[in-house]
Amino acid sequence: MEASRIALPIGTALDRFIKNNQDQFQYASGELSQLLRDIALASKVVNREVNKAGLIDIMGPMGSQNSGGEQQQKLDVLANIRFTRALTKGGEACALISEETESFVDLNNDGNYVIAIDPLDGSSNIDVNVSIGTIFSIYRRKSPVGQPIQDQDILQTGDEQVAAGYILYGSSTMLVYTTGHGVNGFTYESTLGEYVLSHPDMTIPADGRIYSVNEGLSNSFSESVKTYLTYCKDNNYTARYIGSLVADFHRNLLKGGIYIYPATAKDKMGKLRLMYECNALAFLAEQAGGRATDGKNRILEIKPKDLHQRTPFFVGSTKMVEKAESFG
Ligand code: P6P
Repeated sequence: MEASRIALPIGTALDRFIKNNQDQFQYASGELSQLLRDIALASKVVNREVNKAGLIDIMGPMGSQNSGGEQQQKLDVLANIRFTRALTKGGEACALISEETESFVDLNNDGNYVIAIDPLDGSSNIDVNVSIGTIFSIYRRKSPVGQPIQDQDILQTGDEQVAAGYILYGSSTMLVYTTGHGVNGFTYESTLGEYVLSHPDMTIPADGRIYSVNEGLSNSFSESVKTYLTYCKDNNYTARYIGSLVADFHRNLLKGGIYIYPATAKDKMGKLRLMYECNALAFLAEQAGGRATDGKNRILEIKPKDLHQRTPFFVGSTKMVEKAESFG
């Protein structure tokens, strides 16, 4: 894990930060700048809509379902439209994989990048004013520019990500990303309309005492997961579960902790999606010095077979994830 070499002051704007660290992005920095600008722009619009959700008719269910059969909230669909539109206009992305669409979306055959995104994760929390988030992964296409998109472009392993991040729409709105040289956090300064550097070189504590899991499902967990949860309680750990993956992940990144969504009786591969939830957070976790597995294997080595495939997810402080694995 290599931290960004050029120490920039708190308050540095996102664009300036990318330009000052351009040699750390293996491709043309202008392309990454444009991609992150597209994502940041869409997130500012989503942020505005999330913040006024209670005032205008964009809360509640759409009455439709997403690829996984989950109820789509109105803001889910709006967010998906915003990110799709911003990435289309930006021109750098050739394809988009989204939780909200069954197959990938062709954007621009001349684009060099494939984006995988959960436009609005935790949307069941929208109506109760709890933090929600956007999760994104950025891959370099493998097929020649100008050619139709192929499976090899879409079904890439997490280790092939060139960048990844999330936006957390919380008490403040933050964009946290990595290009493989450490993790940096930017807070949205609405009076400027800019994301500014607030959390340089983020690292997750090697150990922690916070565990995040939906204990209501614990009767259907494996014996090894049940044993680990007993270990947490016997050691007086703190349980914190927001029910919004980005919010739980972000707290654990700052304070140390583990988030677990294991296999359950209902979901034999767990609930979370490899391509647009787990890969991005696994990349960030490892870049911040943490660990991310399916309870045994590194998330970033899982070879995807389907855009919407699920995986059990153990992510957070290395010593906590290793301890959870040791009961396996
Ligand atoms: P459960 C939200 O739907 C989500 O994908 C994550 O953000 C969150 O951590 C998890 O599902 C919550 O799932 O089954 O505990 O309600």
